[in-house]
Amino acid sequence: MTDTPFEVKPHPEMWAGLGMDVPRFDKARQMLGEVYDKMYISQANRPTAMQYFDDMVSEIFGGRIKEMLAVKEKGKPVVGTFCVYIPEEVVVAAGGVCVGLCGGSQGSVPDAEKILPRNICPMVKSAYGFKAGRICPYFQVVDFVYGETTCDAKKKTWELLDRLVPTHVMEIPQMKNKRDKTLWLEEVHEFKNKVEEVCGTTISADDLAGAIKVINNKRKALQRLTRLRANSPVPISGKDALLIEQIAFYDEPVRFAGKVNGLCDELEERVKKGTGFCGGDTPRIMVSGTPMALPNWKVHNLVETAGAVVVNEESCIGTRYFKDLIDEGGSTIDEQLDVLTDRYMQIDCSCFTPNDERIDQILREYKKSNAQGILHYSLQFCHTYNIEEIKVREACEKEGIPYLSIESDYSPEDVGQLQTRIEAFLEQIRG
Ligand code: BJ8
Repeated sequence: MTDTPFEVKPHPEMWAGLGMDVPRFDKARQMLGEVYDKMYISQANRPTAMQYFDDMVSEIFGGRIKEMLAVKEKGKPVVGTFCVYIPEEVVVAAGGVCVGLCGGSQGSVPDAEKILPRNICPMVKSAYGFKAGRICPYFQVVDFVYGETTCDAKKKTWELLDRLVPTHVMEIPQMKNKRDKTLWLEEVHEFKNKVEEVCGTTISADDLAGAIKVINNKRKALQRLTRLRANSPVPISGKDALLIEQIAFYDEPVRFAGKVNGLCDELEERVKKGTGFCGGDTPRIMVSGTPMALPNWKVHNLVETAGAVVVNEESCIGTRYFKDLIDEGGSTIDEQLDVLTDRYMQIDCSCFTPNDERIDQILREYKKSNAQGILHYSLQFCHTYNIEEIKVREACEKEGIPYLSIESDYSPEDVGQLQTRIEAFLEQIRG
């Protein structure tokens, strides 16, 4: 910790060049810096390798944007996505950049509510609002975005988003039968064709093999981090781990994997020495449910401020993103896209029916992470996760797992009530 307050660095000239609402965005930048200082920099016992991720946040609206602009100057695309079903390997194979655009901030919700209904998922509203209000440099940089048909809120919003930025949509099957795989494979081929068309290039089998390796390595590094969190005392806070999982969606993948592995080396040393982020008797919580897009740190902050630690995120910004790898053995484009599709079909999003493999996965992760309770988190108005929560609760009851379900949005209004419920849950775990 230093005495200089943490700052998210301003880049007003670049933002103006990107057509942003600079005065308004600059206020959001300052607020993000203050929140980060309070929630992150103030934590005790942080690994020194977190410095890289702090720097990433400091340059979140500058350094990484400049890198993306440099990629565009070479004629390669920057593609925005909102879902882990969009195969980023294809974009990387074309020399482009894939960036996650899911919104995790209340600040952009009012912009969205000028046009979208209020009673839809805050993640969709936040993302749409960032573009509508011109208050996200990533949205301004992308050449086009790729949405999907996972949930109703998303698929209908893409029709409106297309008025603001070129928006393509992949049809995601709702079931996992043979014909669904056929549909998905066709969609993946079409996605590749679109990326090739925009780049004016043809993706070779070597390009795709290289990209599959790069993204597999990123996922492997995140798997390693997750395994290290199973130790007691846990060597890193849940907040820091969540931040890394969020940064995975916008950092350069090779550099990111290297930095995560560097952090894991340090964490291994900590484990050997018995150094923890907190004491070994701290209650260990696994969070499961809807993704928490940057800067949504609300639940992790509440749990860890209440004296517990989050040891796993069963979520798309979490293990659902990196638990499965792509077989690297494919030698032709067709073979590679086939195994790629197999890997993506394993994602157990609640948009699928039935989706019982997610329940099994939650129980597996609970055991592996040595957690002592599950906190199910659902964003407001996310029907699929809200309803699937019933099966998660039943499974926890059957297994005797302490369980708490919360539904929330990005506003601070429910913080007091959530805090009370989380504290009561931790009391139950402490016994
Ligand atoms: S694979 S979880 S990233 S769809 S929370 S917007 S589902 S109403 S985010 Fe998701 Fe892909 Fe599934 Fe993962 Fe809709 Fe629900 Fe909002 Fe959601």
